[in-house]
Amino acid sequence: MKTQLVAFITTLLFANVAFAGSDYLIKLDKDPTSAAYLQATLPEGAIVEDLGIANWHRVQVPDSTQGEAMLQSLQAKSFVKMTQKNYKLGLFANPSLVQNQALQALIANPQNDSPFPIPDNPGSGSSDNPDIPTSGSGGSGADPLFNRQWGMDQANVRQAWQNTKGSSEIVVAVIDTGVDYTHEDLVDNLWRNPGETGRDAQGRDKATNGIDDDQNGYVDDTIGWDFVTNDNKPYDLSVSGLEIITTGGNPGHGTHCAGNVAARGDNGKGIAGVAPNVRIMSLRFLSEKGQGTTADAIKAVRYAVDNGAQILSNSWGSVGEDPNDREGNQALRDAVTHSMNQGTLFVAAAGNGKQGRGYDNDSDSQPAYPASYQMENIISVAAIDVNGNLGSFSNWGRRTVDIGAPGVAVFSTTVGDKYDDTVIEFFGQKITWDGTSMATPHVAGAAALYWSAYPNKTWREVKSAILNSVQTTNQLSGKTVSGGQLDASAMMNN
Ligand SMILES: [Ca+2]
Ligand SMILES: [Ca+2]
Ligand SMILES: [Ca+2]
Repeated sequence: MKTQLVAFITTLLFANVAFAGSDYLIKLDKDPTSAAYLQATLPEGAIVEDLGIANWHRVQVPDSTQGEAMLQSLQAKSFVKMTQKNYKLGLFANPSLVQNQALQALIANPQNDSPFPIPDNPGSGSSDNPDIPTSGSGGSGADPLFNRQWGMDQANVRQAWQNTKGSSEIVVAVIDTGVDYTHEDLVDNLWRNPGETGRDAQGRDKATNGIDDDQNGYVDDTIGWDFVTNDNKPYDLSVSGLEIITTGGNPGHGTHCAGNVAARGDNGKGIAGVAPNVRIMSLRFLSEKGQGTTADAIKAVRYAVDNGAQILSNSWGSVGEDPNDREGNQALRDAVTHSMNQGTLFVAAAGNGKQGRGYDNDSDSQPAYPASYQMENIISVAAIDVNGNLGSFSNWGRRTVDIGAPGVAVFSTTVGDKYDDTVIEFFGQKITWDGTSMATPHVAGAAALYWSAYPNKTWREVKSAILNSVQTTNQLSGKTVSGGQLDASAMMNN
């Protein structure tokens, strides 16, 4: 058992997950007949799906031995512009877990047969999708756990609220592992698709009539979409405490991120997000294992942009694209470019080391994607602690990482109506919510506040307001483009 455990842990630390077998992304030319030519060219049983951005299509071939031959044949066709693998994407490993000394000791000394107390992770390990509530129970008054959110003071969020606490017209897409949409402090701030609300011509509830009332390609998508299982319940399914420690996986990542964007303020419950009155669109493309594919990320980006989100919060990255790979993930780049062309802001976690390891990583020389892409609508976010120091795990980059924000031991909403700054405790040690993943929602929330106050500004102006108003610090000078940390109050006056 112990040897197995160490093998699992080693896998967690050092696995560099490659693309799936015969699963490709094919970019066709603009000719509308090309999709039919593509289908006709493919072997029997191949599945083609239009991803809706830049003529990219996903092609899956059941027999993996046919893949390479198919690809070579396709590359010779005039209607095929480009081909690539459907790279896997994923959560960045939790650095507090990877760096844990007790775990390191266990790896170094697998013979150590001291008992290994595996705790359960309350509120996690959920494996079913609850129904979507139409609304919460309301409530008013101060948010009792707000004082646990040290990042709110550090980023001067309360002063920013003197201007606005956000508009319900502003929607932030949390593109992640899903959201606990039943959470008492999130349910009242969920984006509700107006096209799937109300009654249809037959008097049925559009939310549950099984019809794509707004014809956006998704049936009964009332609060977002689950691109992993292709349904309308993007719940934040998570793995057990044992799995988190041994094989990794999702501990409720999307729910934690959503809370710092827009947990409901002044409802007498829990906490408050940076923008306590804006809306959260839940787009799940990472599974309970913490992994997803480029194709599903592209569909999530497209959904966000098409359905009214102005800010895309992206606490994930590439685990399959080596920066030195000549081929690269052009399909994902095209999706980010699409988000820019459609006027949205793409806030992205700078990354926890190169592909989740090798900390103290300079993204200028060792990029992490998508944060390091050159598209101008990206804000790449590093993680800082309560003292303003760069998290030991956080990527930085004088030219490629834009700003620091709270990302060490961050308190937020967790799955099952809970709140925490701790993922799990074992060996008497806390694995806290650490990561550039946690920093990113603070900046996404700040962007939402600013856009609420100045709805006619462009993404470029919003980004400038955030970066030009930072509190400059010695710790971030020379390590980030702006040389400082998020200051929401100064931002509102910028
Ligand atoms: Ca629909
Ligand atoms: Ca419907
Ligand atoms: Ca609250």
